[in-house]
Amino acid sequence: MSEDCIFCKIVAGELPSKQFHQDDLVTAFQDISEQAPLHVLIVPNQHFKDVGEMGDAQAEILGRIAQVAGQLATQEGVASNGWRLVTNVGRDGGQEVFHTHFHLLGGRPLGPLLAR
Ligand code: DGP
Repeated sequence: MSEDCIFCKIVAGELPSKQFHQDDLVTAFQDISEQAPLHVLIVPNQHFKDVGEMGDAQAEILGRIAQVAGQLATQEGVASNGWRLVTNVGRDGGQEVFHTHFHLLGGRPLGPLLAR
């Protein structure tokens, strides 16, 4: 756990969130600033500042994130229409919270990724 990291505190239950999933490796919770009808953040329980900091030793965590994204998309009813899983890295990537997180977005047409 990293001091002053809001996502570490959410994982630990020290800050409130609408939680969709938690297991030994990852936690999924509602994004506070929804960009789509379904907007869930999927994060490793352990602190990494971004996905670029994660390597072979974290392959299981990254695999779990992809698996949980698919399960939640089905559970939340967006699997048939489609969804997006995206992670931002660093300043140019638009990252604001420096604890690796993947945005699971769905429930509306998301448009071309590079159009925003
Ligand atoms: P990014 O730009 O990829 O770093 O996205 C960070 C996201 O985190 C942004 O969509 C808003 C969300 N967020 C920031 N603070 C909180 C919080 O305290 N709780 C929750 N649930 N989401 C947060």
